[in-house]
Amino acid sequence: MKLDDLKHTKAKAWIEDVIKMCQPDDVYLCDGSQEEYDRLMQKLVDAGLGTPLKKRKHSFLFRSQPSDVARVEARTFIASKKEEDAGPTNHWTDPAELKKTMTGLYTGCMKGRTMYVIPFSMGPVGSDIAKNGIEVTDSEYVVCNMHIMTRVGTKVLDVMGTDGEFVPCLHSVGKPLAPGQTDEGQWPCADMEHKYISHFPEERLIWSYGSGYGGNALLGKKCFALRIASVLARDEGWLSEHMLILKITNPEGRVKYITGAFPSACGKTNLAMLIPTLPGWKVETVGDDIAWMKFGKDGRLYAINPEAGFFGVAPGTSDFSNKNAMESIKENTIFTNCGLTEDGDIWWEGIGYPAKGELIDWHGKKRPAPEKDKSPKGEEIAHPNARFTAPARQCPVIADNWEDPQGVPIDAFLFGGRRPSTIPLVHQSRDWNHGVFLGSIVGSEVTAAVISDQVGQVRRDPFAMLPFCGYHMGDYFKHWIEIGKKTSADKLPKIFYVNWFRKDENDNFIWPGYGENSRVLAWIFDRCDGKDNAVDTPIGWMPKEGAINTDGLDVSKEQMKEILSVDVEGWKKEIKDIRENHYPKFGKKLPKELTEALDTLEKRINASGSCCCKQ
Ligand code: SAT
Ligand code: MN
Repeated sequence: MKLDDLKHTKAKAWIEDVIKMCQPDDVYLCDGSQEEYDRLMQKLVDAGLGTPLKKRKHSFLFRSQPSDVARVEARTFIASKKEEDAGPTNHWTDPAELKKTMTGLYTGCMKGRTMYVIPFSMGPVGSDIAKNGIEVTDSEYVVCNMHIMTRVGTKVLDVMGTDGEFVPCLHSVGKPLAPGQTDEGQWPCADMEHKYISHFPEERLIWSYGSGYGGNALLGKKCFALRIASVLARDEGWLSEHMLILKITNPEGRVKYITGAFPSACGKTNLAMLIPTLPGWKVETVGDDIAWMKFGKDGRLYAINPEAGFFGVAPGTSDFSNKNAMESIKENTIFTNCGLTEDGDIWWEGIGYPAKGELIDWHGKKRPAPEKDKSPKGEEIAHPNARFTAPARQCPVIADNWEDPQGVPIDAFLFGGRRPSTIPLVHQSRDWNHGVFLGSIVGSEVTAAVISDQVGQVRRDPFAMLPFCGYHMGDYFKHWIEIGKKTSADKLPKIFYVNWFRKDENDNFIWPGYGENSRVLAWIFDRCDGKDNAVDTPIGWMPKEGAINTDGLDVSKEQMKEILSVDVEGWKKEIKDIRENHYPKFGKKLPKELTEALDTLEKRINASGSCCCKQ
């Protein structure tokens, strides 16, 4: 397609300005076709950037530069007009200055390259909850990934018409080519100090420069669907959240929908695709990373998955940890920074089987296969943040209505993190504001493997949105409180805090997790179904004794008691940490409802004495 085919006046004007600034050799408007994907992928293979995988149909492996392996939070900016609006958890920078610096970088940055114009929809095309964007990029890798992760092409332009809304997303790898110069098989990107992942919330504009990787470059994902969308959601009265969406069906055939927010490395994708161990229960996937939720006419919240694919962490994914993910990546998948086997397949640490012979690691170096499926830290065959990009429709348990433009009605929200102590397996908030409180205190305990001076401390990641909220987090909490006032309490999703990661005194996990988490989901389901299966405790509602089905489970009665009781001393420390270290960060913007929830919790905990409230 040619640029002249673009009928949207504002989009055309914006793109013409970008062309003047970036000075590409060529401009190409993406139509989203398979032919287009195949042609651009071939270009990447011919350039020595992508390797076709003999063992996986229509799948390719890419290796990035070592400096370009993950999102770069230190180079991610929220350039709101006022610093205060970005809040204490974002990097703020003055928008005018940032634009000046970046315009300097963008000037001539696409020389020697083709500029691709990608019209895309986040969410089913034309859905009332979906939104359009146009990403301009000089990376074929980005175009191919966007084909999988979003809905791309002509159909989106049709919906946009001549004046429909869209979010402009500008991206360049920041590596112009001199006449005759090529990438010589090297992943193009800029040095770290020249990378910028910038958001202009008032203008709903994204400018990204210097990185070709994941959330830095696939601008529909974290940049648009979370950082900019969170601002839109605040202004328009809906929710843009870092949440999986799952559909759960009980043995009687009744269905509920649950969304869940967890910080990274807590098994969100695994939970979204869980295979229940409880007989008769079924879990299906609607989304694994992001949920956009709007109120329907009936006053309930309806969620769509704005994405069309999975951009999942490869290491640790196996038939044991996530069989459905393994099935999803059998073909038509892009792998980035995984190992390559002699017979032309990918390999990573934790894939569940040892590799044979020699491998090529993510640096492109030949290496003997490790003896087991692990490698010492820093010497991995696959980078720990190696990724697969796979179409969601390839997931064997994708829900048949995952693309319903109306979304799915949400019954429950889950919050969770890695908490070796204190937080029980599951508890439910007393009401909406108490649930918002639970979301606001989400965190994961830092283990010895991470940063030594923080071991044992909780690193808070409210709503798992810390790196993804496009405005002041105190205002974000306030927005959640306001959402709770928009409909009657019975129509709001119930809110639960789960913790699969409790440990015993020998540092072993008490709860087996994975498919066994279906036992907790079943309790939550029944709770939403009005079953009398809970008791009131100082921290909220918890399962009645025996209400969590433990048939065939290798966890003793005492252990169940341990993970399902209120740890009074632990909660006292928790409350102190929230009051002294966590909440003060938000200053005046911390909603009074959250301080009230903390005060109530403290009163109830103190009133319960030092007993352990074991049932
Ligand atoms: O790189 S992404 O932002 O897409 C993935 C992640 O960091 O969660
Ligand atoms: Mn994520």
